[in-house]
Amino acid sequence: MSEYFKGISKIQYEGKDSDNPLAFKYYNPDEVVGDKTMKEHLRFAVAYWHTFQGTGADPFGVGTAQRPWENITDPMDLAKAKVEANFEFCEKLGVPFFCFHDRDIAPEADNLRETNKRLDEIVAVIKDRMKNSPVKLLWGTTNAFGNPRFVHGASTSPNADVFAYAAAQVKKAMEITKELGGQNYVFWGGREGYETLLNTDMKLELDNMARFLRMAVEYKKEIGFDGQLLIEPKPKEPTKHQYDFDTATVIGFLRTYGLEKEFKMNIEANHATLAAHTFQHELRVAAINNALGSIDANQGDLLLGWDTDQFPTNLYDTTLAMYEVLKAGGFTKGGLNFDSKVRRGSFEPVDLFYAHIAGMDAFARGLKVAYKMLQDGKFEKFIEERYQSYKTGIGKDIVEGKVGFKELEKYVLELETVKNTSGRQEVLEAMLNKYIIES
Ligand code: XLS
Ligand code: NI
Ligand code: NI
Repeated sequence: MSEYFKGISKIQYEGKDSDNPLAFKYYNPDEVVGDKTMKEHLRFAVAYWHTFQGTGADPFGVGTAQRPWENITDPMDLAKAKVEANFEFCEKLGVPFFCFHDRDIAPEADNLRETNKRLDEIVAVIKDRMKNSPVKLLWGTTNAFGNPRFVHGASTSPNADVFAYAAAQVKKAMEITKELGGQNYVFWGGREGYETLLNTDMKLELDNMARFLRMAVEYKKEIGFDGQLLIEPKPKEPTKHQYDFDTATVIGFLRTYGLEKEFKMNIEANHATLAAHTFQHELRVAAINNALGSIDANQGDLLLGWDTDQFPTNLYDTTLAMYEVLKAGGFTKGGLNFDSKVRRGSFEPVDLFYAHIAGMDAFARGLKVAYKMLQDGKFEKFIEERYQSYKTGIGKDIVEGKVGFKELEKYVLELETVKNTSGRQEVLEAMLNKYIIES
């Protein structure tokens, strides 16, 4: 067995006074927060595509990443090396999960039969390696957007052969996800969207997307895969109008087609901000609809309008995200998958460790702050008081459905004044600052 990340041993928790960039300052996996350890709360996952496939290429230049497997030329040998590297990396970091697209783990061949054979070969290697590893599969997914055949989409392609191809691909990817004990299966839209209505039958494309998802549900049941199906909303990129715009849109879509019981959301922070929402907003919309499944943990750059997939280091975001997760009762099958890539300028292998450690520490800290906020209940108390008017009198009647417009008009005609109270936003923001600084 080769070692890929030489000179790096198991990352330890050294506490907040440590200056060691290869140590956790806040993430202490066994520390108990409430009823679970940090490791159980956060359920971190490494994203195979960014960490083992990413090269740092951008539209202006080739890859910059230096990787210990870069001299391996045979594609299947390279795929096997990356399996090894993945397990070594996750084990050294103490990350309990990883996630992949079918095409991340094995290179595509000239036809589906050959491609599936390659997948089987790599899946066997992964399965074998999993026997001696604590690392598990959080979710699998399909890359039905990279190959040129998906130029006009997959399940929303105008070409029925492409729909069929995508179906065959998801079928196989779901089978291998099951085989590897994956706890979820993700559908991210890829190129499911459009550029112009001048060439698009939107209604047929949406109906087809629903047909496709229904087939996925049926196949899931047929093979007895008990993972959670997740949809990952994204408003734009690669297409101008992605159909899965945001959580609210996806929930509406699922309800239209009677699929809402079968899917939950995989919320990505950077997709939330691209949709002009906060990460917290998306999590809340999912939570109140009983659809909070999992998270793609990253962050965008608010000055840039694309999916920069940066490692999450913003403590406000990690705190408020964990506040939503805890309020929703915590993760069951989901977790925090680092759908994040090191910057093009961070090209050394050790940067992969630094980046994950930064993200893990930011979420660990976020978890502790959020837990303290919820324990103290100050924000909850404020909100409860803010809505007091619905507890008694006319408000109670509204909530209980006892009044309509006529009764309300009568009530208002007798009302002398309407008295509002301050929303105290700045007080609450200062209180949040205090929690982040002092918890
Ligand atoms: C792309 C998505 C993608 C999904 C998995 O923007 O975030 O990486 O998470 O297909
Ligand atoms: Ni993602
Ligand atoms: Ni993304």
